[in-house]
Amino acid sequence: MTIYVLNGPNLNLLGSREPEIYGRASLDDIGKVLDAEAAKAGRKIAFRQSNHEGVLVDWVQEAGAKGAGLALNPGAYTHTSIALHDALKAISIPKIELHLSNVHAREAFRRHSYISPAVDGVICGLGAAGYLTALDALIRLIDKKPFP
Ligand code: CA2
Repeated sequence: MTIYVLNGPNLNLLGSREPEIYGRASLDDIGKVLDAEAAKAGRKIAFRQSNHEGVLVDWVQEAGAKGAGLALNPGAYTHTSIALHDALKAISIPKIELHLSNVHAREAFRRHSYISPAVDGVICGLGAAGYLTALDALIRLIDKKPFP
């Protein structure tokens, strides 16, 4: 079954601006590396981005119905979206909130997340490598083997 990796608003701009915060990799670069790593582990990923909250809600529901696990970088919707909170609460697959930057070391408004109470774990501040950490953690949760 597929592992969903969903990305929210403005993440399509990755690699083009603010590299000091978000790094130099484009979202496409991240998707390709993740695809290759998932294949090595015998998994398939659905790697997607949308600027639209409702589309992300639809994809979270789809992941809940058809997916094995979900990593979500909700972008700025992290700090505003009760709709994504509710959608995540309604699904029972392993789910991880993911951020490139360390949201706790930035502006005060980024310290509150509507997403964190609705997921199994949170990864932030590791840059693009955080996507690999999320994939690894999801596979462990899916296989119910969190620690050797
Ligand atoms: O650190 C993250 O991954 C964030 O989810 C990124 C969001 C931000 O609102 C969250 O607080 C933390 C913003 C994504 C914007 O991405 C850009 C990338 C390049 C240039 C401009 C924006």
